[in-house]
Amino acid sequence: MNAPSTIPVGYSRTLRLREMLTSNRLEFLMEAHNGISARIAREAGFKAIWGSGLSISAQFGVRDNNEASWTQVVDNLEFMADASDLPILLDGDTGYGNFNNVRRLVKKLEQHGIAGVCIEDKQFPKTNSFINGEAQPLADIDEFCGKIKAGKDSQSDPNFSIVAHVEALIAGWGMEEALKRAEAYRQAGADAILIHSKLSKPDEILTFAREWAGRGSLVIVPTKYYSTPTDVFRQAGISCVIWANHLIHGAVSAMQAIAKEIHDSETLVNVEDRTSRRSTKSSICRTRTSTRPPRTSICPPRTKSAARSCWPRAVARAWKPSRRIVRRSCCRSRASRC
Ligand code: SPV
Ligand code: MG
Repeated sequence: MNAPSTIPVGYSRTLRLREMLTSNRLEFLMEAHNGISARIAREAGFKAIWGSGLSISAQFGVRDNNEASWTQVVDNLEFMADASDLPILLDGDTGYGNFNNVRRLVKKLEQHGIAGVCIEDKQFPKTNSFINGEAQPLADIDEFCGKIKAGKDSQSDPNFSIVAHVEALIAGWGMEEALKRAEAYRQAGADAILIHSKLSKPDEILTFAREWAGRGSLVIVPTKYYSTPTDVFRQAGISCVIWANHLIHGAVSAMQAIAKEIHDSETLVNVEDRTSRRSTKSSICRTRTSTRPPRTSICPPRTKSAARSCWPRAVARAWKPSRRIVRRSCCRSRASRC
């Protein structure tokens, strides 16, 4: 199901993400890593965004290793939240430190309109799951539960979600450990469990889901077992699938091909039809100044000269007489403008 074209007032991002995590349907989150990719995910019809740690790092040109500071990540999220009205679930890695860092992170994310954060039970600085997975140590269970509790205690919106990412299968600690950790994190207050696997088949995810037996919402990231039919996840009772890194990978391939072509041919002729520049459908690359008046609670000016006195010049030029002038309280208080 697609995101509606307009979101009803009051239907907050946090509530929408929470509903996706707890619904009986299989839901999908699309990776995005900056403003433009967040907008593209929205245009494609997705209902929520995964703020991928790997992809956000990659678009900064650094490793998925906490080389970008958490405040740089939060600044980047601000652009994403401004560019798209979808709920964003941030991949918050290990929470950027201890429980105190998680506290501050949750506060800042709420201030920026982010709907939830996913934290993983590894150690800071984190290493991407697929690099020497077996060699990676895990966080102490109690310490990680402390981070979840600290996050839940500091959220002011009850619908802000904390997802606990279990790395036990990836790191070679086995199914029993994965289930033990997931249960501890659920009891600590996690709103959902992300269970990750690096196998090319979904076998351990399906075993986990069977043993878990619906104790709470399950989120998966089928990057490695991508050929599994999506209905298999539905039948296993998974709540959400995250398509984790595909906009960044797609963007990188396209940019590499275009850059090489322009470099080698010393002309733009061969790429003109391969870029979004010509696309009439897409307003993605915003190059024009808006000529529409800003939306304010103040009534629109009734004459062109009034428009000139209160709007920027480029906007005032586009002034047209309004067919219906509604007198509101601001007409009385700001008579010269209305
Ligand atoms: C990410 O997107 O940064 C993730 C998911 O953690 S994955 O890279 O597939 O481990
Ligand atoms: Mg990550």
